[in-house]
Amino acid sequence: MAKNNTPQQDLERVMIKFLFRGGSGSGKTKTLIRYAENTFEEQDINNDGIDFKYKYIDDLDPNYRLCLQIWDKSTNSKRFTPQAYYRNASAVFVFFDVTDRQSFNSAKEELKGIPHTNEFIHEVYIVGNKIDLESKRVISREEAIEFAQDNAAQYYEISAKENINVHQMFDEVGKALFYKKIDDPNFAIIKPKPTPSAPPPKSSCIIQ
Ligand SMILES: Nc1nc2c(ncn2[C@@H]2O[C@H](COP(=O)(O)OP(=O)(O)OP(=O)(O)O)[C@@H](O)[C@H]2O)c(=O)[nH]1
Ligand SMILES: [Mg+2]
Repeated sequence: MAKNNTPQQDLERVMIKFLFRGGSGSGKTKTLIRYAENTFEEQDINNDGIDFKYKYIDDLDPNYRLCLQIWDKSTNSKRFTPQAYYRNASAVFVFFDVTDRQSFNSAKEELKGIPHTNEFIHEVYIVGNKIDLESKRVISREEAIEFAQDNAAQYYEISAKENINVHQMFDEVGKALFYKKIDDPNFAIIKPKPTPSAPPPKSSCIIQ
């Protein structure tokens, strides 16, 4: 129950779109499933190259419910133009595998390809995955932090497999962006208030 006693499902939803980029095999799909469903299965999943999932965070505000829409595009997928993939995204998470230097190099290349224009305004986060494989690590935390700092990005280390830091990372970024959005003076003006005769569809989120 939200603070003003409004049932959570009746709160207005504020959508924040996250995108995944990064090297093939860095663990994007497994991280998405870990966060959205809290599971990790060893067998590989064929998600046809692109997938998205919703995750809700309640009790942040008496009036609004955070709805994270998280997009995962396989590195090798040619579906969706970059313009379509990046549109309306608030944050891009660039993944690499801490046991694979090639994957780190791919993340560097991916970072260069992120569009930064007035139409595409994103925060960028670098994510080193598979820290459960510490004995096989080839990218040190220090090297990754330096790379992130050089690109004005924040760095997170996670393990989708062992469920280390995955929920903390997305919850932290999601909450920060949520408060930034609802504290924006333009927010209430842009956002259409639902009327009793025309409630917003339950399956959708408000896109700002
Ligand atoms: N040890 C370990 N293995 C992981 C972890 N995350 C993913 N993997 C494994 O790494 C492989 C690739 O994971 P995916 O999630 O499919 O990687 P991806 O980034 O989605 O790859 P593409 O879709 O090809 O771009 C799979 O065999 C996973 O089981 C992790 O945290 N630790
Ligand atoms: Mg994948």
